[in-house]
Amino acid sequence: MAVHDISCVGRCSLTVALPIISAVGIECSVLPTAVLSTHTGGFTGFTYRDLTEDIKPIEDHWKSLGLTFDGFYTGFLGSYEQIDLVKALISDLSNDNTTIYVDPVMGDVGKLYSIFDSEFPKGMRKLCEKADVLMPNLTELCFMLGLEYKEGPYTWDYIDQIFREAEVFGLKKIVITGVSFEEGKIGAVFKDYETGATGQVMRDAIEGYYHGTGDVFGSALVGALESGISLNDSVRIAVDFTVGSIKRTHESGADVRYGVDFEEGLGEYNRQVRIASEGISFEIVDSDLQVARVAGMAARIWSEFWADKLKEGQTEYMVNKFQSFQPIKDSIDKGYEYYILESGGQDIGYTGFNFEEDRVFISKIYLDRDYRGLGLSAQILDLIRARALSEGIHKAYLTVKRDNLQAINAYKRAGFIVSGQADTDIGNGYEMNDYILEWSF
Ligand code: PXL
Repeated sequence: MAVHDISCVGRCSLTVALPIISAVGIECSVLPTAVLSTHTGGFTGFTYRDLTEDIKPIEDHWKSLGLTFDGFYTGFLGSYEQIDLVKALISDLSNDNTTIYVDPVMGDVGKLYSIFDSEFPKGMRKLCEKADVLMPNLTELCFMLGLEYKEGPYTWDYIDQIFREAEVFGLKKIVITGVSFEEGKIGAVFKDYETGATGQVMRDAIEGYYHGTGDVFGSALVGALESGISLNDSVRIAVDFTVGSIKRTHESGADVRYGVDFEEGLGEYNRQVRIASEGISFEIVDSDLQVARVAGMAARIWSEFWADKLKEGQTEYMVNKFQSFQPIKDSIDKGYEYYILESGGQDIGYTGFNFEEDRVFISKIYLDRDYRGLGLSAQILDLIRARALSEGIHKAYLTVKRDNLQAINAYKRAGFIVSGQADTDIGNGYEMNDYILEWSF
């Protein structure tokens, strides 16, 4: 249940919460607390129809239907009175499994939004005391805790002190947005009060002030946490979704009053949430049908990945020679192991490797474009290492094209070291110029 105003134009509050939470397959009911022609940030002359009087009758109707909600997500609330009504509504319509998410929207960069008076944070504080998950910025926290607002960059000690001050809310989790530890970087910090775990997700700052990003972040966080994902992964996914939306808006030069372009990122957000909540599965390839599925992926992924990196005709030549049905089947007959990677019932990539005397040769690790950069290669390497260890093998190696810096750096981060290079004539006038990378475990 998302409880916010609906600002008809200028993406924020309900027009953001509904599509984002729905995008991960969660039913999102709404309680509009006011209807505005636009939000209040940067527009003048907007209409404002207050719906405070409707809240109680709406609640009574839901009660008569016996409804309860598994989650509440509150954001911008227009008045003291609304805070009290929303608090009562949450109490009356919760069940044993309800999670209460509160974004105490009140201000930013040390100032309350102009429509709120200095008493408002006291009312909001009472709502925050009901929250399981609080997602304020530092301005809002300082106003509610009676602390002086300081401008960043901050130190971790300062943030840790804020986490301790926020214990008075009796929260399970807190995620503080808009935190910076160094010039040019900004992100979110979080603490799980039940486990004591803390963390941060920082990204390059993008110049400018973008409206509605708190709601984009909050909605993405609610969608991820409600999908059962860890706090750490949920914050990372929500930060990346928000940063992506800001980047697109910045690059397009759009008027920032209309909010950020989050729509384009919904597919990626859904994939990330699905992978983090369901994981990926591996299927060993031992039938002709599975070999055909690998060959299909090879044709699809190789043509896309190598298109502008190999010589004219080379991709087709190599797929035919090494990664079409018969060569894959022959290599499996000779002892290679191939695995298909799946997510949400879809084939998203594959890997192939071969046991040599005292080491594993990793022949292939390929992922569909949409699934790169999500940390999946670490899971593939985990599988290969586990298979190797089960055979008593503690080393692996692979070859990478010498100008494929992205892959080389990723393998280095995973613990591989460059041990040599290989130039191989693969026929038809084509040569492979590779580094050899080794991995010990
Ligand atoms: O959460 C942002 C927001 C929501 N609703 C209204 C607003 C704003 C920010 O300015 O004006 C009406």
